[in-house]
Amino acid sequence: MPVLKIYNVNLPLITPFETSFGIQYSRNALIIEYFDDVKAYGESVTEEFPGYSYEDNGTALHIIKNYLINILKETRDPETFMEKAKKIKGHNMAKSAVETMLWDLKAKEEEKSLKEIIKGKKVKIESGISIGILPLEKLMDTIANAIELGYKRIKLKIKPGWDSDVLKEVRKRFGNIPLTVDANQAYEGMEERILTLDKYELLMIEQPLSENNFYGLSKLQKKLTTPICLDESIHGIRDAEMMLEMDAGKIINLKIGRVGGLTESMKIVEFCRKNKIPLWCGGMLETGIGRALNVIIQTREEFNMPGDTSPSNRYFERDIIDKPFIMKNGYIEVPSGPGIGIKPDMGFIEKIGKVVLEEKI
Ligand code: OSB
Ligand code: MG
Repeated sequence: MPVLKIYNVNLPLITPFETSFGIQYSRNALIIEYFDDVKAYGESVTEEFPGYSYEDNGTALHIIKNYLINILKETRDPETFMEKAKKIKGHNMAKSAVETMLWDLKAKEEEKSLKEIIKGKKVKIESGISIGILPLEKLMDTIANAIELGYKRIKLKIKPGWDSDVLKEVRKRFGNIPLTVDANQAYEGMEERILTLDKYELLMIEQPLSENNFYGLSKLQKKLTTPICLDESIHGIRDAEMMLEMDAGKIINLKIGRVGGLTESMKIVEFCRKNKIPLWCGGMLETGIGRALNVIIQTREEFNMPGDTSPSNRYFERDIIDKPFIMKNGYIEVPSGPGIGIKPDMGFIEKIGKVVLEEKI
């Protein structure tokens, strides 16, 4: 009888990651293992602290353990699973953790790569870097190093008081590099401050206002030349439609966990193709397991801007997969094995992780 196991692993980050909502010192991840003749894996993109989203590891584990596991006992088909999971409100990241594991399982049972199933074309994807808030000199060194490594685009985290002056300095030192900023909702009521960033020729300004404030985002977009990119605001296809209809942004950062899985993600991918909306894939400092999925979805040509997918060694001393992701000239190669294409390093996971759920399904 198959068993569902959830491991909690804590991987220290090489550099602490500071955003407008806090500092993260490690990636504390829930890793899902479906254990049978075929083994499948998923990662919950939640964190220990609910700063980016209301979901955290505690709520994700609760939703999986008390509700989603019952649905999993009825079906192993990812789309049917998501249909049935609709009766549970919200909790997209918890749902996505299980649903993406089911996609890995389905692909492996059909002896296919997930890339083939989603009709992905690319053999390598463009890599962008997301750089946290750092002391100015350290930030400058990090940017210089990122350019040297070949990253295709540089994204800086900003917050009120850490924005215009920093950008001025970065443009002075590095000229016309492909540059973006991410505010993680920190400028609510400070729209004027965002307008001062318009002159830095940024590729976009990511999520300046609260996730629900489509009206405010729409008003702000009308005053800006720089396109707004939505991250936290997009919980599914309806939000993508609202963004377009209201002109509350012009670019979408897709995160599979935030929209509740791969099924919903593909609807957004199609929507962006039909409406010519620039699309890229965000990240949540995932381990190699969640990262593999991010790499795979970006093989679709609709992803036409570099994502926040860096190689494993940007984040961790040692990743929890057998072959860590590496970057060459700003590209990450797409794994081609069955399912999500990577093998978790179970010896390492058993050693550093603890089992937080184990149940026959
Ligand atoms: O807003 O895109 C974000 C990391 C954690 C939570 C939110 C965000 C991020 C990043 C890092 O920007 C992306 C990555 O390198 O995985
Ligand atoms: Mg973001």
